Amino acid sequence: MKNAQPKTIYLKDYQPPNYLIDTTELRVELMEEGATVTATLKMRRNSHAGEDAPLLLHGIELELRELKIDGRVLDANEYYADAESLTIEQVPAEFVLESTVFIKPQENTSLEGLYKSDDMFCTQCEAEGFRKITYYLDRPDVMSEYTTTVVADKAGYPVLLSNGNPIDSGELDNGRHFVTWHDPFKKPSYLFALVAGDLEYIEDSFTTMSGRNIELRIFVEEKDIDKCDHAMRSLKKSMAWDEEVYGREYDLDIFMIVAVDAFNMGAMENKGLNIFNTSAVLAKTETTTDAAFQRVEAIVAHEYFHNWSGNRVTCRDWFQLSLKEGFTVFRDAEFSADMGSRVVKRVEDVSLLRTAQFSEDAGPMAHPVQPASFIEISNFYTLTVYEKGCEVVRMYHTLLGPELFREGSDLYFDRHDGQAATIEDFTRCMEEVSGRDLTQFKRWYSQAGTPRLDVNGSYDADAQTYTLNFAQSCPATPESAEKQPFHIPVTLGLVGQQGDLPLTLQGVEQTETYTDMVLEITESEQSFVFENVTEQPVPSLLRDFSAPVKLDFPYSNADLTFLMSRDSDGFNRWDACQKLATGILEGLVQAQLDGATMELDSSLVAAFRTVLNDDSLDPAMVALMLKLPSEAYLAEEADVIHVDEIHNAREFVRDQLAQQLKAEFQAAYDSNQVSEPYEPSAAQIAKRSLKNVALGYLMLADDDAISLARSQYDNANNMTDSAAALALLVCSDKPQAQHQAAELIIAFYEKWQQEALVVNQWFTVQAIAPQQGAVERVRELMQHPAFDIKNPNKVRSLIGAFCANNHVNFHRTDGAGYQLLADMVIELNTLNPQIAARLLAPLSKWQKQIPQRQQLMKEQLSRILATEELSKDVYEVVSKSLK
Ligand code: B3K
Ligand code: ZN
Repeated sequence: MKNAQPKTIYLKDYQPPNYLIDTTELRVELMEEGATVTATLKMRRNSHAGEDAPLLLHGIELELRELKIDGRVLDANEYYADAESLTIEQVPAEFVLESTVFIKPQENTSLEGLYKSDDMFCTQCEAEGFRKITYYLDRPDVMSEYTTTVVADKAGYPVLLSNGNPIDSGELDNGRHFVTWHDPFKKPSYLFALVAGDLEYIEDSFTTMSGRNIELRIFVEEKDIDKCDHAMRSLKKSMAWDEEVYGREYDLDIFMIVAVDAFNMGAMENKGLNIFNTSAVLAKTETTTDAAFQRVEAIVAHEYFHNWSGNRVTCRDWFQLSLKEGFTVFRDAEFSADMGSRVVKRVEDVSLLRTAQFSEDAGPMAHPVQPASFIEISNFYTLTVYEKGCEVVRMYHTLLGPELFREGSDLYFDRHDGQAATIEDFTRCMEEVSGRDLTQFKRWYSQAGTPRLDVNGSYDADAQTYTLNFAQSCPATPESAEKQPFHIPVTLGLVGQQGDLPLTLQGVEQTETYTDMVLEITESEQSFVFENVTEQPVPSLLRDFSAPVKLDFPYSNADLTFLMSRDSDGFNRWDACQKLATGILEGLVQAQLDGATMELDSSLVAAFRTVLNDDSLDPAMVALMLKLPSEAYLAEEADVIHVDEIHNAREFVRDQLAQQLKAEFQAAYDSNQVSEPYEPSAAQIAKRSLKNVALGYLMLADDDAISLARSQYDNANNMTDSAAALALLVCSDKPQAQHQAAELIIAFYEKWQQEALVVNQWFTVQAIAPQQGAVERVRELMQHPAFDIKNPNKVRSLIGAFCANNHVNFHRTDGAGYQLLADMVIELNTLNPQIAARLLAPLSKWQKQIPQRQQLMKEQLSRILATEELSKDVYEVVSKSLK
């Protein structure tokens, strides 16, 4: 890297702003060659700042046309501009600053600031994109009241949107028109949004709990107008849920969602004008899988919930990001749990956490939920801030109970409404309502790494006591080697032959008998004794995954099989199955390393048979239990990652299970057909998921299932079933399946080439097929006319999917997979740094690979580091991973 080393920003250096912006008036003139932005800011000096405090405004890639203070044009020597800011040495205590800049949205491929997605102008300002639109105090603790006038050619851009309510509109010369929007709620610049395009919309309304009527609109390109109903239903459900569960009502008169195709992430919660990736809003039976339907519902809810947790109460600075994101993920997770199956949702979330967040927490970019420093804030929209942050909020809920938690959230919303708050403010509310000192608990925010809990238990038959001993530890992470003990809530039960045993904890006065209780682990080592335990129990620990830790207990396979059928906690039944399969798979990896032949432990076959025959189980849970732990999870669990051995062990077990349980899988396939018209309901989704997992096993068991998959593909009336059949055929090694797959790959594209989101699935299915030659196949697909490196959905569905889900090919020992990724990162570094840095993650995690792979990965990282004009985003990830 040739340019100067980027600066690190520290939480400890936070200073309140020297100036404030009371009102912001924007006039944005959109033209085909660029846009002119005039900003009129009513500003004043902050009370703590001295008279000589210079005014420093953020601004990137802005061509300054004019700058005025109180109507007077400033001379060039009265201000100073560099690549990232504009400084005016002397300003009055109160003044109006007016700037006019010219920008080029058409050339903005970073998709940050104002840019064009297809023929539409749109914005993405979080975290620091507003400074690419105008000179501003682009920091979340500067909150202002916005009035925005958007001006554009009427024929090309009939729809002009911004935050708040429309207050004026009209025709102008030369076929141009304007609309003025006013947002009465003060907001930070990152929540600003603007859209201009030729869009259609669907409309509905919602009556709030106080009887106000809210207009709801979803704007899309005309071709997608038939794919908005699910999002609209999801929005209305979210609005009702937030009133019911949190007492939170929507505030503006109108709520709008706009779908754009080129978008860096899922969606953005701009005040009153959410902007969504098309993949997070569009859905219809023929083109959308069950998983995608559920994702739409969850993201619509997430963005809507931000209106309170994020917008009405925002963040003081970006180190507080988890204040809005962790809390909002918790809110959307609870919403999804209430809309569908609670335990299924929990299993899905914990799987993601344990696979991807734990791996982040153990990798070179590990950081606390509240990071202490960053180079580029965009790199910190992470699983740690979002998902682990959610787990931290969930632990408050567990420790306080639902009523006190609700009191705490009410206090937080009421006390901090209209403010830019901190994580400390949130925890203080929880402390106040509960009367508890949560000082130690707050270490969850400041210490990175996944804590380990080593537990053992002993039963004393004579004394009828059962003792549990806990020892906690946490591995070193980049920010600190030594960790203080965490405050860990462990929900548990003791399971006896007839089910949960009553719990009597020694030394604690209990007025009621429980079969479930929360132990609070606060010390490095701690023991608990249960009395009146009439039989040797099997402990069910960390029920519902009550804390984001790695728990180890010396369970035998028999204990796990027992918990799988007897535990009253649905999550732990699934987890027992995972633990059983993980242990067996790890043994098979070791067998290969030892040169021994692989043999499948019969307990897994027996356990799977029991699960398949248990009619009392939700088919969705059966499907989840029958899915073996993923290669990514097994890699995360391993001290040294043996990529091929993990893959082979998994394939071997799948094959064995398929042979030995063929009849059961066939029965599951047959009995989970859905004859009713498609709907993305929990009940139907459950059946389809089990049916398709069963089909996967049947494909391994015998060749007849190839025609079964083919006929499922041909006859499917929904994308879930056709995509599942396609993926199974494409990923199968059997020549006959490959033959079918080759034909279907062509047919599928021909049928769906006009549907961008379906084409993404087409890229993904080819990217993840484990057969040899995947690197070459992916390179070839990058030349396909439907691939577009400037569109993040395309990059994610081809390159992202390949690196994350095709381990044997990505980690090829000739380094071709690493080279492919590095090539992409280098190309994207200039086009779209955020996406480049995100894509890079799998390459940065070389530490647990075998030496040969480590070497190859580091070579590619060094190649990236040597690239000229490396963005801050990529520099931060590469340099930290090479440290
Ligand atoms: N708040 C946005 C994320 C913005 C990411 C900026 N790099 C979406 C969300 O979490 O709701
Ligand atoms: Zn969010």
